[in-house]
Amino acid sequence: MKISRIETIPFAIPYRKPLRFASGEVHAAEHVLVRVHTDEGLVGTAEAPPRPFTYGETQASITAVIDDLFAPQVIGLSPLERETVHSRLNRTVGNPTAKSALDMALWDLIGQSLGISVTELLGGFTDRMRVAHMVGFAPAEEMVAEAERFRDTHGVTTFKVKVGRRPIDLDVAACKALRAALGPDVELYVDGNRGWTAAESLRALRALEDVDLTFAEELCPADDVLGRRWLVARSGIPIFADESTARPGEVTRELLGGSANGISVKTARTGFTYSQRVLFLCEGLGAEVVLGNQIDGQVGTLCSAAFGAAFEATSRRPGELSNFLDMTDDLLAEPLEIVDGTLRVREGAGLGIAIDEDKLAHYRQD
Ligand code: MUC
Ligand code: MG
Repeated sequence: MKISRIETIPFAIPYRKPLRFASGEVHAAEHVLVRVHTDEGLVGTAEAPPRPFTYGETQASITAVIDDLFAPQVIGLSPLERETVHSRLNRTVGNPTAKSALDMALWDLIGQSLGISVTELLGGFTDRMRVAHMVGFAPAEEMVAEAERFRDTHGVTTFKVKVGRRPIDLDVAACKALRAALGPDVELYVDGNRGWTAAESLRALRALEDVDLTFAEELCPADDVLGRRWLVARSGIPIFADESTARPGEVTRELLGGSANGISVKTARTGFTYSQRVLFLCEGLGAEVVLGNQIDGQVGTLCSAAFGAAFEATSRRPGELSNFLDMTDDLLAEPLEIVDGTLRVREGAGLGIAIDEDKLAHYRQD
């Protein structure tokens, strides 16, 4: 089986309400659907979410880099030749979500051709993930109402709270309000998206001590090298790295440099091949992981869940798999459902992605 053609389809689906955080905000899912066709008629599918404030990619850059640089380098290869594919893609620096969507579409093809699911192919640990929901910036009472809605409607009991950049008092008040409303059994952690300095981060963590946070993610920039080490040495809770660890070498740098205790693994930026490498690196170094969210739509969420469920380490704690529910619509023919705080991976070969072609025709931008 050979790769014969790669389709990149930009689409835009509005959000019910914008998701706001320290590094930016998202009003619509302006993603790129990537379809890898083969000479045997199988089609592998994944999506790339442009995050200019995180990786510098845009919808137009993802489409262009795949169409102009990546497709000519991989057409004619077998989907099994992943190492050759990555060796060629890696001649171009950056572009993590474009590379990852291609990678995941290849795994989808391999699963389909073997008649087994990607979760089984990768590790086959379980068939479901517990779900954590990410709550964006809003007045405290709206953040509480959102968390209560996710708890009452979907059974979600773990929340990641966006903090940073806005006045610390607002974040502290929001976290305290969430803990007071949700009680002691709900799990809370925070994500600063590099919005504070190291000193502000420590001041905020001290003010948040009685909120009982599980951990804190990317509070200050990794380029504040000494600042982040200083913070990790003083923090009473683990500090996780997210956008500063988009490649295995960066994971090593942050963990061995004492600048992080754990790592957010995101299939949107490391696909399956490199997410696996990041995960195994973390296991080897004895660092915890969380399955993160790149504000994925349903296609991306399905990919994330397929990876998370494959391994014990990623399925040990809830993965961030619910923000597609903030979108007004999506592309899957059979929408994802979160029941009792749990998302099941799709049964069947590959990733089990079936696109609603009418919806795609409606939302596509090309
Ligand atoms: C996250 O964990 O940071 C916010 C920005 C981004 O790129 O992803 C989200 C979630
Ligand atoms: Mg993050």
